[in-house]
Amino acid sequence: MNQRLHPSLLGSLNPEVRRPDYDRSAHGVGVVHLGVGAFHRAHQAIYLDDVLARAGGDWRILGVSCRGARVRDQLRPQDCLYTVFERSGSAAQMRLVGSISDVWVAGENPGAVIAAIARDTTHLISLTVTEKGYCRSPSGDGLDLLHPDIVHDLAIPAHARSALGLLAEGLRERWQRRVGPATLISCDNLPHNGALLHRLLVEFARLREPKLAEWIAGEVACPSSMVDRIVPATTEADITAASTAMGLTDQAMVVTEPFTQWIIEDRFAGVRPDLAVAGVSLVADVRPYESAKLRLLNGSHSALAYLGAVTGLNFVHEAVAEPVFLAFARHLMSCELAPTLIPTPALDLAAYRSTLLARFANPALQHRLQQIAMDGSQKLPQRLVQPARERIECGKNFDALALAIAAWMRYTLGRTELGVAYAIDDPMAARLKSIAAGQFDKAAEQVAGFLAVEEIFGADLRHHAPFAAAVSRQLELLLAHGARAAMRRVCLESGA
Ligand code: CS2
Repeated sequence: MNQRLHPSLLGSLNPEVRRPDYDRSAHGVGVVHLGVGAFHRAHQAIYLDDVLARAGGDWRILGVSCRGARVRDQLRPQDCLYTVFERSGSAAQMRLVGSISDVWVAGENPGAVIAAIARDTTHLISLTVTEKGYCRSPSGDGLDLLHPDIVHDLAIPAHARSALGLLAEGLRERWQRRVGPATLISCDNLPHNGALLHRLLVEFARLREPKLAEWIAGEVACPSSMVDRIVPATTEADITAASTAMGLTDQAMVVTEPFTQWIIEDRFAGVRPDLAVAGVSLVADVRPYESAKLRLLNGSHSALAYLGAVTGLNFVHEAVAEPVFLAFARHLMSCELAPTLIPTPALDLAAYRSTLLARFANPALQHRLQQIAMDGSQKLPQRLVQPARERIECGKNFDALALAIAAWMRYTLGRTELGVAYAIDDPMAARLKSIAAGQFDKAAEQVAGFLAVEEIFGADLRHHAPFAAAVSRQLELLLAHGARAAMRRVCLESGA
């Protein structure tokens, strides 16, 4: 392979790679970002790269890895430069991104991360820590006080390891030293993510120091935000192909699609970057966009992931290339998910749906169904269960949602319809696998086992006989005839 990407070697870089249009060393750090995964690098870091080029300012990013040292070790030897490959069909645009200034590993020095959050030059603190990173209680609304990281962080706050613990301690320092408030932006796929983050932080802080909780409640802004860009996990093959295309090897490269969107509730505290110059939409109410994204995109993504994975397919584009998957995804979106959305003239839902299907069909992305299938226990409630609940409340048909939920149950068996085994990657994997492995005479008994998982189905749905019956019927069909037959039947019965 070629030499490793580094600012001193840019002369060897393929001239077609677009470079940062600004002098990196002339801009200070104003953003601390927790969770420097592929999604951050293909999304927020690019928006800030554009802000730096078009509006300037001290808006470079200090990335913090809350898990391991891998991303730091990928980025730091490259002076945190990395490339984004935007792929569509056979075309690829290559872009070098310069907005990340450094990456720290929280576990190696939490005190330094806390101090960085508290710096008076830090104005924006953003997060992509995935759904499970919020340590929510089984109801999903409050803090999980039994979560080992929360227990740990409340006991030894200076050594916090959860995002909430680091944030609360950093904010505490800001408050004590009168540095002033900051804006915290959650960029995870959760409903009302800003309000949720605010609530969890206040709850955490109340247990730590009630006056701090009051200050956070009154002074710290947590606007909700909707983020959208499909970013498959980078593979070794991507890195090798990119090295050939670029002339240098980039261990931190990411692959993504041309589409990108970031909509933020316009409610910041203190100084803010000019995000609008980079194409961010600042709106009074993010909810209509967020529900469309979480349900139409993420909901159908999860449905395709479980139905596709159990048939043995690997990629999203392979699934939607099959007429039965495509018809089912269309039906799920148009007939069951779209009617649950908050209408807004700003969003043309029919156009939104067809753009989504075209994005899913992009063969150059190689987006693995198993990547989407992971952490189902964290994703199902907002993507599929809540929409089903709302369909029930208004007395409407929810067979497609019931099939998608049953497909998740079928998926937890850990083997495809052809008998190929796969691992279940989920914080609740042990519990889910033990339900799936139970000896049941009827699908209904197994469904009852799953519906008792309150973290996913709340306290209500296990008592809702028509819901349990609908999911059981779909699980029976899945087990007896397979996913394709079950999807065909739902579409046929609905007249789609
Ligand atoms: C996907 C999302 O992995 C998943 O669960 O549904 O990561 C999805 O690709 C993004 O939200 C798109 O913006």
